[in-house]
Formats: sequence, structure tokens, C-alpha cells
Amino acid sequence: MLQTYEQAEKKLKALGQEHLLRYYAELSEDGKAQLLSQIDELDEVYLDAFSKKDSLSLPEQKEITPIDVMCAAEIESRREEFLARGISAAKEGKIAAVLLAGGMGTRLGADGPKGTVDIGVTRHVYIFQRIFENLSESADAAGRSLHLFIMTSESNHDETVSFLKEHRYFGYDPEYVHFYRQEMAPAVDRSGRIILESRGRIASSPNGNGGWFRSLLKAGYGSLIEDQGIEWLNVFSVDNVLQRICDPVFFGAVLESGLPSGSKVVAKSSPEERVGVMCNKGGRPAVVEYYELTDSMRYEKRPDGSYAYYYGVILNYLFRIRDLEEADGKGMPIHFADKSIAAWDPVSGQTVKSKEPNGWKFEYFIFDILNSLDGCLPFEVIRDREFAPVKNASGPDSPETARELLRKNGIEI
Ligand code: UD2
Repeated sequence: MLQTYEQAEKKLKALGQEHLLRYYAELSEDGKAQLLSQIDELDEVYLDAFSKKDSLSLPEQKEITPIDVMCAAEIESRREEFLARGISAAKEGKIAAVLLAGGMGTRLGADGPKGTVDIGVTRHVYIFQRIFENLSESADAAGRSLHLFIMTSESNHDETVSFLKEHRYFGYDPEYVHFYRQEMAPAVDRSGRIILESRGRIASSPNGNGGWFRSLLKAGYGSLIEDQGIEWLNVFSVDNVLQRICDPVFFGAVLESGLPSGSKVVAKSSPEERVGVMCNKGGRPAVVEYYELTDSMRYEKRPDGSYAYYYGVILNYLFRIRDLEEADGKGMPIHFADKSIAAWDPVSGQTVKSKEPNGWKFEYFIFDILNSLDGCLPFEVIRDREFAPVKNASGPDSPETARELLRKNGIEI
């Protein structure tokens, strides 16, 4: 914690961000302490990345080629073998789950954490409830509870914890549910100056879903993971109400492959579908995010006429922890999201949110770690059975499309 204004001023001067203290004298004592705390937590890694954003020294352009995927038919033919392998490792507690729930859920328009959204019709069906129902199925198959780590963010942590406590974790053993906050990142304007949301508050947002492992260790869960003999983490998205969690078949297949990671994929519904695509980059597995995909990649075809980049990641990954510890230290790329950011307007004396994007948010992406690992098993799952994301208020990937898919899978809603 920065003790004084002078220490904050010194840090900001070195970063060329001293404007953040412009209104300091006008703030209350609490306001001053809050701003000093944000300045203390300010990580210059984002500003460094921004300074290199348009530099001529582009990161070396690694060659991108299609990747082979373990297709559903092969999985079906080896299901019993994979299931047996996965169950026996889960019985020994070698796997735990990590739920990424720090996102803002802006596209859904939910005013609370996305997991608290009830998509039920004849009964309550909260998104968090589906997570615990799916995890419980794998825990039952393993004959034991499996640890679940829930990553939240500053903006939704308290509400997430109180909601799950109020709903008694939907019957799951609370001893096996652990929470931690992800880090926040500052937002900058087009020139790279950090934006003040108000006179005493830096505009900041969760730093993407890619910082999950570093934040998990920073929260002090490394010793629990070691004491419990957990060797693998199944990391997944909050918004997919059909996904299998700690899926023993997926787990067994990755164990059998000998690879340090796995990624559940679905055949894309169209080249335009908003999912990252699995590929090889520089000879190692990788994912290119949907809005970073070039049209030539999006529409590239193999000789047999099928799309070359045809498998989309559903944000359900398996990682072997010992490889993560090594790879995560190599530094993950920072992505820039062009966003409209609420900013303090000294003229009107108010916080103003422009309709058009006016700056950049910084995000780490979970899948960037794949390119630092020695391999990844892309594992195809059947879309209608395992991929029902709730992202938008209406249209594709909405509560309505999710309800349709739940009904199709015999789940009463
Ligand atoms: C994500 C994937 C995309 C595809 C798609 C499948 C990434 C970067 N993109 O796209 O490739 O797999 O999902 O539906 O993974 N989250 C946090 N903290 C953050 C930001 C996000 O925990 O700061 C969580 C969020 O709560 C959710 C998940 O990450 O569980 C996906 O979030 P998103 O909406 O940013 O990713 P999306 O849907 O654009």
C-alpha cells in the first residue's frame, strides 16, 4: 500500500500518468486512500504492452496451419477406455474444476453476476445451478466431491458469494468450493493515458480470463492444490449451461494422450460463429480468437472442401498443473479490446459514457497459454449435447436458445 501522495506521484511521473492525481486535493480522505490504493496496484505491464502496440517490431508471425482433432466418432469408439481411466484418476482426487466467472456479462444485460441469471420457465434454473448440477454428475461418478475454484472479479465477487451461500451451493459440499478474485486492468484513451472514471477513481475492468492461474496462486490456493494431490485443472466458462465439468471421458482421453492439455471443441455452425478456432501456430497448439480471425483463415478450405479451421473452442480446457507453472511464467500476450469507457468530464463535472469506443481495455486470453505448452488434445464434443452458451439477451447464444437445448437434452426448465 502506497503510504503517501509523494510515493504515488513518483510512480506516476515515471509512467507519464501524473494526471491521475489532478483532482487529489478535492477528494475526501476515503477518496484519497482509494485512489492511492488503485495507483499502488497499477501494473505497468499493460502500459508497456500499449507502448509496443503499434511498434514496427511486430511479434514474430508464426506460421498458422490446421490442427488434427480427436473427432466424436473416435471418442465414441474408445469411450469405455477413456471413462475408466478418467474415473480412476478422479477417484484419487487428481482433478479439480476452475469456473471463470469474473466477466461483466455486458452483452446479456444482466445487472448481477451472469451465473445468477434464471433461465427457468416452469422452475428456477439459475446458470450457477446448472454448473453445480453438471459438476455433481462427475463427482457422483468419481464417488467423491471434487474441488471447485470460482474466479470472480472485484465487480461481482460479493454478489456471487452471497448468492451461492443463499442457495446452499445447490446442494454441493461447501468445503469443496473456493473463491478468488481476478486482477483488474486500467483502461486507457487512444493516446495511452489512463482514464479517470471519476475524480478519484481509475477506470478499470477485469483483466480477461487468461490471468486465472496466476490469480489462483496469488490467492494462496497452491498449498491446498498440493495437499489434495490435485494434478489437473478443468477450466471452463460460466455461460455454457450444458457443458460436462471434470468430464471423466475427456479427462481419460487427455491422460491416455500423454499431452499436458486438452481443449473441448465443436464443429463450427458457420465460419462467422463467434468462437476462437483451434490451430497450430509455430508448430504448437493455439487458438485464434473470433475477432482476430482473418477472412482468409475463416474461409480457407482443405482439399476435400471442408473448412480448414472448422473447430471452435467452447472454453472448456484441461491443464496439467506442473506444465502451467512452467509455461505461465513465459508471459502471456495482452490483447486490446476497443471499448467505450466511462470517463470523468471536467466540463460537465460528471462521468460520461460515450456511445462510440473511446479507448482500450486490456485482456489476457486463457487459450494463449496453449502456445507455450508441448501439446493439446482438441476433443470434439457434440454441439447439441455440450454447448449451450448464454451470452446475448436474444438471438443466438441467448436464454431462449439455451432453453431449447436443455429441453432437447431432457432437462426440465
Ligand atoms: C469465449 C472464448 C471464445 C469461445 C467462446 C465460447 C476467450 C478469450 N474467448 O468468448 O474463444 O471459446 O467463449 O463461448 O476465452 N471471463 C472472466 N474474466 C474476464 C473475462 C471473461 O472470468 O475478465 C470469463 C467469463 O465470465 C466467461 C468466460 O470468461 O465465463 C468467457 O468470457 P467472454 O464473454 O469474455 O468470452 P467470449 O464469450 O467472447
